Amino acid sequence: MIQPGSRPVTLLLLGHVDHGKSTLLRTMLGLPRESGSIGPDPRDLAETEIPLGWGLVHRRVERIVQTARREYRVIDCPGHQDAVKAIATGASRPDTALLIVSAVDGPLAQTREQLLLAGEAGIELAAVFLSKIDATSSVSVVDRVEKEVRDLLRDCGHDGERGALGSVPIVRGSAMSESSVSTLVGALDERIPDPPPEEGPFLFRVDSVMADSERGLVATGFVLRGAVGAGQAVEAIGFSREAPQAFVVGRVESGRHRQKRARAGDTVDLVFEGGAIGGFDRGTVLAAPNTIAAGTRFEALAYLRATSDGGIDGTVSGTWEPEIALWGVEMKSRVRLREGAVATEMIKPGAPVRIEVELAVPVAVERRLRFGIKEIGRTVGAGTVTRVTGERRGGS
Ligand SMILES: Nc1nc2c(ncn2[C@@H]2O[C@H](COP(=O)(O)OP(=O)(O)OP(=O)(O)O)[C@@H](O)[C@H]2O)c(=O)[nH]1
Ligand SMILES: [Mg+2]
Repeated sequence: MIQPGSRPVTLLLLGHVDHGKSTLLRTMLGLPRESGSIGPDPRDLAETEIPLGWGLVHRRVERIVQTARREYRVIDCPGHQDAVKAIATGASRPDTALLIVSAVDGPLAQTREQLLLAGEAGIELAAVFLSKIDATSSVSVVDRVEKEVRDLLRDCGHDGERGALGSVPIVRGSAMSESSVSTLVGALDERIPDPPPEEGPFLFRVDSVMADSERGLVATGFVLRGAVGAGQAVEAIGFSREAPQAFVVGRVESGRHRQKRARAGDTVDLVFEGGAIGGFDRGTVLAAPNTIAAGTRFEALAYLRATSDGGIDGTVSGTWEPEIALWGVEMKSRVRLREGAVATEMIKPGAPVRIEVELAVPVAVERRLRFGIKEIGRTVGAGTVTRVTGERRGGS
């Protein structure tokens, strides 16, 4: 039974080129549905270009697969570069991932790179599908490949010991066979918990602030998660502020009409009476108390667009000083390359990089926060925070 109020699980398909990701998705879409509804033609997996923010795009196929238990928003990237871009920039925010490994070829270099990046980005594996079993010569070959996969999962921190989901099931089959894909889908249904319908504590991005003599201080912005209503206590975090400042929301308005509540996805005015004047500006976030803190230093994964695609010209070694675009403002930073299994000696366009960022001013930062990287006003990359480091003020 699909639980009322639950949202779809976003499932990212990972795997080396040609190992069967798209074939698997096609078979998933063609599975008989309990509800009897008929979706778009499952043979058509046309790619679309999805904006990543800051003028960047990536290519992907996104389809809803309905199973006995729930809906999955399945994301299939055409090829390795787009998969890596999706992970490093935090695009589409997958809840979990499914790794596809061809039983004929076994895990390859791209399998490892994607697993390492996904692990750093906090994306846990839900299962592994060993595809192309129908094209293998013997069971012992498949047993050996399965062992290689287990070893690789352990090496890359996906053995399930640290995660919330437990050990990772490996399902063998053919991506073209309905029966093996049904078994896989059953394993996903069983292993993945229903995601919570409400997505976390209140967080609001302030886009503009206006002092109005009649209404008070009006902060116009976007509710990123949670909900807010009049009388609720919030904290203003960052931009340039070290310590959080507490306020009480006087009114929630939309087009000058009073609203009871605003929730994730709403653009609204939050009105503060009197005391808030001069309290905050664009670049600040308003949040439920003690849920996010201001900081200046973090580690991140980033993807730098290729030079031919408007990225930086050449490589950077040592320290780089691009602008970081966050919460609608741009600030100076110092960026250094971080040691890591995939890291190269240089910051290189057209590739994922592990970096350490130091901002010139404190802003609200948290794990999985997305940001743009700019140089002389042009976006050259995007990234996601993997770990907040350094001293933090306020929040958790
Ligand atoms: N025999 C057999 N062939 C398969 C299986 N899965 C995929 N193939 C074939 O392998 C080739 C590649 O499959 P795709 O599904 O396009 O692979 P992909 O992972 O989406 O590849 P990229 O999008 O390029 O990364 C196609 O010719 C498929 O028909 C399988 O389980 N058994
Ligand atoms: Mg494909």
